[in-house]
Amino acid sequence: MKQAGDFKRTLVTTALPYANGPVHIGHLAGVYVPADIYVRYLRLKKEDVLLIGGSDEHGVPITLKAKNEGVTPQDVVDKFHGIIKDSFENFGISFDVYSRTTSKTHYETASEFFKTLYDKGEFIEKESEQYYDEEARQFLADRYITGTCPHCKSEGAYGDQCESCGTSLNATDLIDPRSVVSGSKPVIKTTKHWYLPLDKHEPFLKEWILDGHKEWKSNVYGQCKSWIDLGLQPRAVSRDLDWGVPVPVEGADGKVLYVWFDAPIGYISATKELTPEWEKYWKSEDSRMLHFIGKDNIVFHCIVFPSMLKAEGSYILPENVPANEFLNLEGDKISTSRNWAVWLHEYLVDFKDKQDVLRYTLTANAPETKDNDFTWKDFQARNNNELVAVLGNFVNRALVLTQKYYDGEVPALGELNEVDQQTLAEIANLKAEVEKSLDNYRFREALKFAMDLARLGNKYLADEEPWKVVKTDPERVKTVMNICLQITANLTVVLEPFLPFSMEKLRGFVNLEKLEWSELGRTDLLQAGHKTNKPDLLFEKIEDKTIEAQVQKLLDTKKANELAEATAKPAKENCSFDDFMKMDIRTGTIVEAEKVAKTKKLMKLLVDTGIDQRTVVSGIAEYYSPEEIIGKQVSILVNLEPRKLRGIESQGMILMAEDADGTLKFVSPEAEVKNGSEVK
Ligand code: B3M
Ligand code: ZN
Repeated sequence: MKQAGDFKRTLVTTALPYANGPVHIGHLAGVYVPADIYVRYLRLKKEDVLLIGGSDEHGVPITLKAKNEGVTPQDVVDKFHGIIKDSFENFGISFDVYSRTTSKTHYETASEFFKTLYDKGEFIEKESEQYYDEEARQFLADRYITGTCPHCKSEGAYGDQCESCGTSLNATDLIDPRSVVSGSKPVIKTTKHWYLPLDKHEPFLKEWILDGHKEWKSNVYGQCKSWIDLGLQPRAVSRDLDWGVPVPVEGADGKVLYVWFDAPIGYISATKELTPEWEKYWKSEDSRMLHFIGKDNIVFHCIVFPSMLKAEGSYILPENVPANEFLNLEGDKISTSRNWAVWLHEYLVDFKDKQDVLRYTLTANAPETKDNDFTWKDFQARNNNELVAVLGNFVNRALVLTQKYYDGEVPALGELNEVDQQTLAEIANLKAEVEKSLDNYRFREALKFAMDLARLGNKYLADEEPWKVVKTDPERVKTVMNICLQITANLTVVLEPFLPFSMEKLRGFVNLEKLEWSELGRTDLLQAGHKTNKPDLLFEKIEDKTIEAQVQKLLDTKKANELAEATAKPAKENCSFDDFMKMDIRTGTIVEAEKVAKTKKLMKLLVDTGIDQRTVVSGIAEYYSPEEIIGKQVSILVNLEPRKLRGIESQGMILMAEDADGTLKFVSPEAEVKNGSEVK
């Protein structure tokens, strides 16, 4: 196995988020903050490193969103690419390039890649049976088919997965399948696709991952192992769809590259856009590639993409894939469709200039080895008890006392006692500890070690009490303050990857340039006589009411979701026109109304149907009083078999619309019509 030192440069890629919604804290915690920390660390070490990102702008969900909103897929991705890019920039994710998979370079790169594999005979061509919508005249991607789940029987399951019970499905498993495009019943038709024979690459994958990369995080290694142990199958790399990179071979009209085939190639395209030297990063053995991703992307980055790269033949493979688990929000899975998320662009409105507080919380609580939970209470506590009380408090006291005693000038170090020596030794030890954690992608541990330096400073100050000693032994205080200032200078280096905004501020207070990582641990970073500036507060306390407002926002979302779920029942099974025509619905006027004794809901009505006057019992008593509905024109199903309710024969049914909260409203003609008019 190669060591980090064997490489001359590092290429860090971050999962390309789908451009069909904004990004949230889950994205940040799982992928972008850790990648950014790592890259900032390498940059401080003066290593040659690139941070690559971009938006994933293909795939069926984007076309569905466009369809729902009556716009083009390009409109959808243009909008969200902009929002996502801004969010990353605002949070200091220091991409060298942030591209998109609808770029011209990407279309060319992905096409060429496919073509190379095609020409080398690396694909197998297979005909398969697939659902086809005869009305819309198109093949239906799995997401374009809904029906009843064969497992849990809930309606509205998709052709690839039931979101109620989570089972992954084949479209042909669905009971009573429907096309999302036209609503019609799809038919089975044969279609041709290209497949990447993963089974053929299995021996290589076994050797490369299972024998060669035992050092990968156990969650990543474990997932790879179980995929490989299950036995790999050929995977289709094309789809019948009109949104994506067209399959660049003859006879492939109406077919595009599968989104998971083109998206990882997006890393290559983005690098190409960034630098003419892109091949140096992608094709030389002394380059190291790392993929930062979430756990749902492991199979694509560890098995599918490497197989593609291997088949192509001229590219390097990833050296490591430090994938994270998931971040939940207040105990529930983050969900874009249910709006259960903290959106980055919204956070910045509510917490202006507090990017680092979120970066800090998400790192301190990163889902590195298991799923973790983000709560607003924890966010507040991390800010108030750690950033304010430990870090902010320490540097503020160090700088304020320096102003007070020495007009901002760093005092000279005097004679050192044992505590001083021990403290200085601890500063010097820090570097190795933090490095070890960072080199192993253990960012929360690295952050904890870095914060230990501020804790050390706080303890040293509290023990030495310069504000007391200054009255009796002012010479001694110079030494204490010098050491505090050396700690502060070290903090600007060690915390820079984690808290870039605050460290820039802090460097301003200390009047210090950005230092290199190699200088970390030195206890002479500030010379005697160096002039520091008047400090401002680095962090401020977050009040309860601010947190309560965020919690309330989530409670409101929960409520809205519950209402929406209550309304949006999926459509029932189709009925024939003849079935519909069997129902005889007429307009009628309520002429008498009285509550049915000893019931809460029932009302006995006398309705003039134009044909006759008849009694109908209706469950509307909770929503209307008898007085207010007499004279009201309504719709009534007149040929419903009579049935007895509480001993009263009901001859028909009044049509009511049920609102989201369960209340009932009459379905009435928009203007008065003759009683007995047919409703059809
Ligand atoms: N867009 C899936 C996701 O956002 C996918 C990642 C592509 S990385 C090449 O989770
Ligand atoms: Zn199900």
